[in-house]
Amino acid sequence: MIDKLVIANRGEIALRILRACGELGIRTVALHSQADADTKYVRLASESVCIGPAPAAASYLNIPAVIAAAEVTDATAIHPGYGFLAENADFAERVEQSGFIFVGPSAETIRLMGDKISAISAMKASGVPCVPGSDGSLPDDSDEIMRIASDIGYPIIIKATAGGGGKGMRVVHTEAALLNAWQLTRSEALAAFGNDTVYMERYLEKPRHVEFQVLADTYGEVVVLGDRDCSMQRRHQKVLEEAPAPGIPDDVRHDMNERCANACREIGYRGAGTFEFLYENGEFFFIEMNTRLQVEHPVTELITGVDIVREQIKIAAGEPLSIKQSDVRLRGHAVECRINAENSETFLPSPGQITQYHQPGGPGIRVDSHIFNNYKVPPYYDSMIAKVIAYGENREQAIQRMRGALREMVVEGIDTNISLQQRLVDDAAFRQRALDIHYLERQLLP
Ligand code: MV4
Repeated sequence: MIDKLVIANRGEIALRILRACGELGIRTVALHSQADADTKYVRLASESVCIGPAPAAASYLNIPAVIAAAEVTDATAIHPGYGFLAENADFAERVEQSGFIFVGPSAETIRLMGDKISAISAMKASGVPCVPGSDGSLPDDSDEIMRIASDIGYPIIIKATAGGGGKGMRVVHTEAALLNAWQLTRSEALAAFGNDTVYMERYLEKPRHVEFQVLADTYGEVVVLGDRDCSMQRRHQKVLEEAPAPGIPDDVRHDMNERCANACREIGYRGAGTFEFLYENGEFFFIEMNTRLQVEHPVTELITGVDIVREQIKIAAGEPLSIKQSDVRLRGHAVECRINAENSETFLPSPGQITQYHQPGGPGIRVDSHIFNNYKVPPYYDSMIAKVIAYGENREQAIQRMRGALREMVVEGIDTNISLQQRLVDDAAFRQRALDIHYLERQLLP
């Protein structure tokens, strides 16, 4: 069992993990930087340790400081949340070597999925549909590359195997542009990730981003908690997510559930994970797997009734999953709006003191946030300050409740993207149909 857990994160997710621990009777250690000493999760944790100065590199990303804090507090486990060290295989390895439980999959699995080529090849081998592509790294041979691209068919996309989340990729529309783009992507990848290995895929022009949430225990049991649509994004930052993904036929969803579950069994997956797909013309294409808890997990919690963080911690403690696949029913619809401290025109971060905060509420509204009246949003970290999540019996009701919640919400003293979120949930096209990953940037933003 786990009796004391270190929360190696900050903000709303630190609070979310702390609440799950409270329910499980697990004591908590909040790790924080000097900039986060005066926060809700530090106050509410059983203990806290300051692990360094404000910049993340000196605190939340400081592996020796995190491990040392777990040692001095005699903790059992470390939960990395999302971002920071959550998908750092070396960190997971050092956590386990130091005798602590890492709340997440094995370092080996994190490494497998961190390399996009090995992730795709593992998925393809276990029957998950992937984008037609080079099936591995591109050779150092121009003629071969030209041939691979024309076999795939233009447009194609070149991606760095060490990339992800939008970094290290380039779309190529014509044969004439191919070799130059290949060289550029390689040198950018080398500079950014220290690895110039690249691969090629057919470029899908107007896909949706649809992902599947899984939970797997150490006994080989796997449950798939359905899917989410995360297509509403700007510069690879998700803005609004919903579950289930609208308009996916039941038989297709069921087939994808089975394929994801099989893949988990095949690779011996452990913990919470997300399979990311592009969905176009009724077809799914795997692109990446995330081996962490995700920001948007609450929409899945609301439509399944499963507490993902609680299950994640129980799995790490060696307990079997408390639910079977046959217990999982997707009921109703949930929408999440990410509220960011940013300028609504420039999208630049807007840190500073919140002088007035009113949190929305009412039936079907959940707010995951660490902010409060007079809280000072620090300038050092991600600008997300709250997640407003609305549940309804159907998509229309969830959106209608979200519109009410956004109207109720007051955040003064700093700029926020609440007005952008209002425009999105008021948008006729958004309310009518499922939109692709480019809609927000191309149609809704100035
Ligand atoms: C693609 C694609 C189109 N075709 N792959 C962007 C981030 C990384 N996770 C994968 N990405 C994409 N891969 C093929 N073969 C379009 C994107 C993409 C994207 C994907 C998901 C969410 C937002 C996106 C925004 C731009 C491009």
